[in-house]
Amino acid sequence: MLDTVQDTETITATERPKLYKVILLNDDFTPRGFVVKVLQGVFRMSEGEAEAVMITAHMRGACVVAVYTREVAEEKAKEATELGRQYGYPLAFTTEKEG
Ligand code: TYC
Repeated sequence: MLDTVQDTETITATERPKLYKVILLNDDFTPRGFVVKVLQGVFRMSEGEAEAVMITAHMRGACVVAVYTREVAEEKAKEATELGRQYGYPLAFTTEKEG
């Protein structure tokens, strides 16, 4: 009996890490080719994948790029946004919790 209580009390739930989307936002200034290069470089996309994501953001205003744990999503969104800033473009990536 004591064993049973003790076993119940020491059960630990293994949490699945929460996932965050990285979202590409459209703007009127960043050249399409630059957006594609950033997507390829930071998110390891093929040219075709990057073009599809860029065009979706261009037409709809935003597009989900990828899903990661919070730390990775925030780091990649920051890195990609800073690349645009370095070249004088207002390119922006945000993160959003999934679900
Ligand atoms: N709209 C930009 C242009 O016409 C291209 C662009 C696409 C910029 C997607 C940002 O997330 C973006 N030059």
